[in-house]
Amino acid sequence: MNVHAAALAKAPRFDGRTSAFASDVIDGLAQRPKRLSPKYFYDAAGSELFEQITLLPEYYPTRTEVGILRDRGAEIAKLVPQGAALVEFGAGATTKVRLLLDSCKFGAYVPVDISGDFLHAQAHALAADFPELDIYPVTADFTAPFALPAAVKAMPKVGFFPGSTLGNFEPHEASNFLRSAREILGEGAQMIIGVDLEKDERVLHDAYNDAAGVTARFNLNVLVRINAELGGNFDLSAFAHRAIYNRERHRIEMHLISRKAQTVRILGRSFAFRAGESIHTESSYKYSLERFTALAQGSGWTPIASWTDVDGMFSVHALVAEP
Ligand code: AVI
Repeated sequence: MNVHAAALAKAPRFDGRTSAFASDVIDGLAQRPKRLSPKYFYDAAGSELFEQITLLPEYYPTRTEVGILRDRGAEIAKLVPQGAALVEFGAGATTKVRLLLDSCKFGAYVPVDISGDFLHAQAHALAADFPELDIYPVTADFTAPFALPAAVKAMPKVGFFPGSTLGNFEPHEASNFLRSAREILGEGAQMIIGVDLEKDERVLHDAYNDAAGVTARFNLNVLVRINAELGGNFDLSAFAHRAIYNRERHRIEMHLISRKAQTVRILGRSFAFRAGESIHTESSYKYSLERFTALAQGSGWTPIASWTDVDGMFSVHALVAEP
């Protein structure tokens, strides 16, 4: 048994999650324009839909990043200190971390995610294939400060934040995350981070408006969740998925557009929608290499290497937290 359950048992419980969801939904729908946080996409159904998105022919980020991590594994291994603890911020499918674990010699793996059950399942799946690796799952919101397990404190640290999840943060949130990660990992730590790049707008449009309608179901799932968990009465057929590229802000925006004038009730409150009114559900920022470098430098990290695919669609960066 190399999954250290003690780290899970000691992790705090998040009893306030449903009420945080409720107050964020009430606050977000009271705003003009209405908005909902993308973090609420990821219940079990939303996470499954996201896995389906990663396999879509139009959705290039996942397969492109996997290709970079596979092709550049030997170069990444040369930069990373042997015996380091690999700390993954958020734990999704294990495909990407498996590539790093195959190419580099890590002393421990610390996956961090708010969903303890999911984390535990992933950790055990990985343990079966990497029997020599010590795994210390930590149940925590990785956007806020959390403590690393005592067993890895003395090891060099390497953060891992793939998938361009950074792009779902507003720029000030992205900077706060990078600063917080530096604080958690400590001076001298490294970070391997995946960042989606600016590109032809049609490619972006198609990636977020796929022909099979999976992204639309993913977007609408947040309304399904509000109905199920907060007793909402959203009529899903009365909202349409729309993803548009906002050129000035370098981001794909996902919206749910009300197809008609209507009133929705959630937790005893009424929310009126005009025909055509939007709920802004997600921004996915796309960076140039220069803008990402400036963001990293302004947040306490020094870029030491970066890799892209031959078409310049996606980037992976190695950063170091210099004293
Ligand atoms: C998780 N995140 C990086 C995805 C993205 O591309 O922004 C979420 C997503 N939204 C629509 N499709 C995928």
